[in-house]
Amino acid sequence: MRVRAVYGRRVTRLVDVPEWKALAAHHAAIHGAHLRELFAADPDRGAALATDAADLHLDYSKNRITAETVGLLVALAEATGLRQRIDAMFAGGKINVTEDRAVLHVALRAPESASIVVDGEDVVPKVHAVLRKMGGFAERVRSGEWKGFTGKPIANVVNIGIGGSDLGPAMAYDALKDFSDRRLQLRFASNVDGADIWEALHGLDLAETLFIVASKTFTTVETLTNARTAREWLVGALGDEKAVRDHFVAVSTNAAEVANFGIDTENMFEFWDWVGGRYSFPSAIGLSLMVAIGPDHFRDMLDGFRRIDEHFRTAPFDRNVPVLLGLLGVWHRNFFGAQTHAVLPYNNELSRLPAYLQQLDMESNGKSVTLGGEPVEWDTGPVVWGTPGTNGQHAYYQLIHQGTTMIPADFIGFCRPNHAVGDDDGGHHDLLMANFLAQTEALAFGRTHDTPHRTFAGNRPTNTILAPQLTPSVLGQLVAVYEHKVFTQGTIWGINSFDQWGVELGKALANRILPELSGDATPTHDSSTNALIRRYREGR
Ligand code: G6Q
Repeated sequence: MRVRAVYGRRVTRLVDVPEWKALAAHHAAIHGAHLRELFAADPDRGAALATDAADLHLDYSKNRITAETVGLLVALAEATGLRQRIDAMFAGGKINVTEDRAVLHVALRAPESASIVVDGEDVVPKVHAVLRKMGGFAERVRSGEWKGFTGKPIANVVNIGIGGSDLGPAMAYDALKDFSDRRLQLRFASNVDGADIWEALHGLDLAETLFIVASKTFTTVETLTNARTAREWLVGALGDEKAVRDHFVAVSTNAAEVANFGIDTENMFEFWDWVGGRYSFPSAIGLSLMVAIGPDHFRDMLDGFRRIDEHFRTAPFDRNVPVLLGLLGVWHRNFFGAQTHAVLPYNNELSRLPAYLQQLDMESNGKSVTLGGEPVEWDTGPVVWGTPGTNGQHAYYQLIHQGTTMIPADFIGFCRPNHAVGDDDGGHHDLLMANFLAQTEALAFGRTHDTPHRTFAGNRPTNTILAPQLTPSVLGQLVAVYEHKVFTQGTIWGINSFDQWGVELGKALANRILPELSGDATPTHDSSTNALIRRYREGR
């Protein structure tokens, strides 16, 4: 049953959709089942509830589900128009209704032969033109052809940006350091706290430092404040305003503001309003990463994204990895009431992946009105969090194992390490992966013991994502899986995953208080804020 128009208002409340009600009844019947029983009842369960997308293998058998659950969840996806919305997104439809924009991060990795038309214009040639320009620039920096003002080649690149203009390249640089040119150092400054830019520039010879100012709007106060400070220090160190031209490039949609800042728009790398900030890392926002890993590796990464885009667009929902992950998230969030979702990479290079996914998921699906503007009457996005294993095992896993809250978790691991350290029997990596496998096994099956304190009830849901090795392509695949998972969930919940009015509010709020911090005008807020402003003024 089709319950809503593709772009707009829900016709039927989600909780009244028959497929939703069927899931509620099914949940009542099976929520008490234990994974021990479910596995005992079906010796093939591990193979049956597993599937592949590109290089990623997903085992979702350690969730409290049966084949019937999957069927009912898929029926819900169909009833809520997921197929139509996927097609609309890929076709360049303006599905971001509150901003009247297309949502086309998939165009950023579309092959040159594709054609995606927005407002009468094919965007694919523009994407590839910018990619070529980025590639040429990255090669010039990497080869030493691009010189700083004093004639020195570039040894350091500092990306100045925040949120969607920082988290992607920062996460990916950590993930792909093994693929980077180690003679170049990449650093990131995002926070308006002066400590961040200070640390980012600490110890660098500014004569061999290149700044990439990454800002979609080029009006974000943190980024512009950091960029102005960097420009001041550079001009101070090199003694000439003209040095800015050789040491600053920009990534933006706003040529006028880039020129205003003093950056030659020749050295601006463009993207477009149909790329959301948190979806922008495969656009020119990835320029710093491209300089570090080189255009070929960057293209491999885009190819990884593209393989998952194709899978998401074409695979049947019951074998579609992003769709399944999204549906399982709905199962846990809406039917079991799980409030958080942990992402636990058993890979130290992915230490920033949870923070990246936190923005992707929580900024997209942290919404409480529907596309049509009515309040939602069901839970939407969970809190997303996590850190790499095995570190977390020595800290908060206690609560995942024995706490009173259900915390569904994604375990992400790799067959081969990028650093083979240790003896021929696998060394560090086998030890890491033994922990990886042992944890999901223990979470699912628990352990009985004579004393209650040592008893593990088990029955705690996990997904396992296993890939051959963390390469640029596999990183692109992983990110695309989560992008489309978030989209799947937003579609089912009937919300707009592509606006961020809460973030916009944050950008405006501080402006009112700022002048009150240095002046002696009477602050005009509530009694708590007024008192804190006065205390700050006395103490500053
Ligand atoms: C992303 C968010 C937000 C944004 C930053 C930076 O979806 O809207 O994180 O990316 O606020 O914005 P600019 O790129 O415009 O500086």
